[in-house]
Amino acid sequence: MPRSRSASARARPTGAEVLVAQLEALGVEVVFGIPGVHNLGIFDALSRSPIRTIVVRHEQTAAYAADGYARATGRLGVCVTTTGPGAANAAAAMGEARMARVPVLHISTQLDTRSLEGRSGRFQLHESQDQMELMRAVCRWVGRVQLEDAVGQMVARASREAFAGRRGPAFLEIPLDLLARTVSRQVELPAPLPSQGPPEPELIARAAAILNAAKRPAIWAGGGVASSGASAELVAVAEALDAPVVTTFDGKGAFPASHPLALALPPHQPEVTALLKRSDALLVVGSDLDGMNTQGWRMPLPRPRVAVNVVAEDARRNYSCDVVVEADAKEALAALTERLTPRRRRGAERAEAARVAATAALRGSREFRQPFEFVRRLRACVPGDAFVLADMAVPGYWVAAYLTAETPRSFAYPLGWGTLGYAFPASIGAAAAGRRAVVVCGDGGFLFAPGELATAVQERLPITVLVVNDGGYGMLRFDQMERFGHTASVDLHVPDFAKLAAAFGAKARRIGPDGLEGAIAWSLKQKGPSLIEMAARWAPPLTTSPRWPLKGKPEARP
Ligand SMILES: Cc1ncc(C[n+]2csc(CCOP(=O)(O)OP(=O)(O)O)c2C)c(N)n1
Ligand SMILES: [Mg+2]
Repeated sequence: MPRSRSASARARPTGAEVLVAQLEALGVEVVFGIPGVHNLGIFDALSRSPIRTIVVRHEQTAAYAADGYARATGRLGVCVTTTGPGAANAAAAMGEARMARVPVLHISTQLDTRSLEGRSGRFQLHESQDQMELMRAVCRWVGRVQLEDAVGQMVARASREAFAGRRGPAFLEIPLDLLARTVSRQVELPAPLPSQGPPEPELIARAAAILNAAKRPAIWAGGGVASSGASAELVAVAEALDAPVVTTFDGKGAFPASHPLALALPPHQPEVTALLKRSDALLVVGSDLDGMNTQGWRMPLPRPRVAVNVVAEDARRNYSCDVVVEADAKEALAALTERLTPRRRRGAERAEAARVAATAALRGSREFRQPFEFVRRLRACVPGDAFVLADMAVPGYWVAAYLTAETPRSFAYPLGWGTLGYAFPASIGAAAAGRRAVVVCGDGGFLFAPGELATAVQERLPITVLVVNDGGYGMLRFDQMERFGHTASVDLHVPDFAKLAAAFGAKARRIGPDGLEGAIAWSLKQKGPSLIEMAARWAPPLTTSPRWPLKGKPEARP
C-alpha cells in the first residue's frame, strides 16, 4: 500500500506537519479528536509524532476531554475536529470552556481557499463557510490560517490567546489546501505570554492598609488562584491576616481544606454566609463573584472589599470593590504578604465555629444527612491525588458543594455553562494526563456519552464512573415540583448500566448504600475504566438555585 511521504523524505513539510510540529514545540502531549476526510492530513502527521492521539466517539467528547486535561494539568488541552458537523458537535463543550476560562485549543479544518474566496455555496461536503461565526459565540478567540506559511504562527497565536489574561478556548480553522501544501516556514518557538506586569505598589499599599485595619477579615478565593498557582501565597496571606477562607466551586482545593482557616464549605451554607456578613473586610482573589456562587448576587459581602484579579473588569463586574489590584494572583499575594502586619484575629475559631454548626445542621437534617454523608464517605475512600469530576446532577451538586480538597487541580465541575453530560467525557482528558479520574454523575448525564466507554477501554484509561441512578432527570423533578406541583418529561427508561459497561469491556458493579467504600477500592485496582451503579434519590443541596437560602431581589450591583 502506498504510504504518504513523511516529512523527512521531503525537503519541505506540509501545513499539517507544521501544525503538529508546532503543537510539539508548545509541549502538547495528547490530542483528542475524530478524523474526517478534511482533516486526515493532521491525523497522518500525528501518526509520526510522539503526541498521543486519543480518538473519541463524538466531537463533544474531544473538546470536553481537552477541557478535562487542561483543568487537571493547567496546560493547553487540544482537540481536532473536521469541518462543519465535526466542529459544530464540539460547540457546547467550547462554551463550557469559555465560561469556565479553560485553555482549550480546538483545531478544525475548512474548505479550500478558492471555494472560500468565491463563497461557493455549492453544497460541498461539510460546507460551513461561517464556521468561525458559529464558534465565535462560544470561544474566546477564533482565527483562520490565511497564508500557507502562517500555520505555525497561527497555532502559536491561538495557544497564547487561550492563556492570556482570563484564559479561555481558542478555535483555529485551516483551509484544506493550506494543510496539504508544502510550506517553507518551520515552527515558531513558543513566545512567552504577554506579561501582566507587577502589581502596582500603590494599590498593594492601599489593599494592605484596609486589611491591616480589619478586626474580622475574611477571604473569598476563586478559580484564579489555581490558574495562577497561587495557593502557597494565599495560605501566607490568610495566616498573616488570620482570616477564614471560603472557596468557590472553581476554587475548590485552592486553599487546603484541612487548614484551620479553611471553611471547607460552600458560601451558600448559611453558617458561612453569616460569617462573611459579620466580617469587617473582604479580600476577593481570582473570582468575579458570579451569580451561582453568590446566590444571584444576594450574598451580603462585607465592605471594604479588596480584589485581586488578572482582569480588573472581572473584579468589578458583579460587586463593587474599594481597591482592585489588577495582577496575577501569585505576584499580587506575595507583594501583599510583605505589607501585612500579622495579628491574631480569632480566624481559626471563627472558621471552626461555622464548620461545627454547619456540620451539625447538615447531619441533623432528614433530607440532607444521607447525601452529605455520601460525600464524606466518598472523600474518605477516594485518594487525595485523584481527579474528581462532578456532573450537573443531584449527586454532582452535593460533591461540588461539600467535597473537600487539599490541592488545586483536583476537581472539575461544569459550572461555567452548566453543561450536563460533561463529567465522564472530561474524565478522559484527566485520565490521559495520568490522573486517576473519579466521575460522579446521574443516569441522565451519563447517557449523553456512554459510547466513550469504548474510548476508555481502548486507551486503558483509569476512570471510575459512579452513576447515581434515580431513573430520571432528578434535579428537574425537584424544580418541577417546586414550580408546578407535578412532574413531566423527567422519568427515564434506563439501561442496565452494569451490563452496558460490560458490553464495552469495562468492569462494572451495582451496589447498595453500604457498598460505596468496597466498590471504590475495587475500582481503584482496575487499570482501565470501571463503572459503579448505585440507586439513590436525594434532595438537591442548598447550592442549587431553587434551594438558595437567600431569597428576594438581588441588588443591582451590591
Ligand atoms: C446540556 C444540558 N441540558 C440540560 C440541562 C438541564 N439539566 C440539569 S440537571 C438535569 C438532570 C440530570 O439528570 P441526571 O444526570 O440523571 O442527574 P439527576 O438530576 O437525576 O441526579 C438536566 C436535564 C443542562 N444543565 N445541560
Ligand atoms: Mg437521574
